[in-house]
Amino acid sequence: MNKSLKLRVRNSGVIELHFFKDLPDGNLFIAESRKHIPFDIKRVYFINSLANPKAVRGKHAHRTLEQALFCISGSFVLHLDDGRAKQRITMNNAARGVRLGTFLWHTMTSFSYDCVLLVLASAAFDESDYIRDYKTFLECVRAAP
Ligand code: T46
Repeated sequence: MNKSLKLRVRNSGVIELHFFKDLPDGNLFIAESRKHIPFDIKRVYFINSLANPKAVRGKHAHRTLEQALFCISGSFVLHLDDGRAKQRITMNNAARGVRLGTFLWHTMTSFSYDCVLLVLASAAFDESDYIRDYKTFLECVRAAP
């Protein structure tokens, strides 16, 4: 991710992790709730083994869930759409994540073979929180004040 990148889409932002660079013995990254992550972390999940370079993940928005998305290995492209503005971000820096707030349509593509996505979430899994239909998403966004 470009260091000077500004996120123009609503309900998003860059999240910086604290890290210790200890090369060649490794790097250590830290994510603490309310310090580096702007919500209390209730769930952690990660996605790996992205052997299909044409894989497309996401294609939804959340009604109430807040998430912080990191690419902790390799790279992928994150497409964000708040219903008005769209933005495409190359994710390739483990220390710089993206806040996925509410009503933000997100899609992930162009995964490198070694890509690992790490997601910190503000709540337990709840399928009813997902908006998986793009037309419904636009209706929700346009109905909001
Ligand atoms: C998101 C992006 C960034 C569960 O049962 N529990 C869970 O905690 C999660 C995350 C998923 N699932 C089930 C729901 C589906 O049957 O796992 C299956 C695959 O989930 P999904 O197709 O939603 O995966 P992605 O990669 O499209 O989306 C995921 C998260 O679900 C989503 O909240 O914002 O990563």
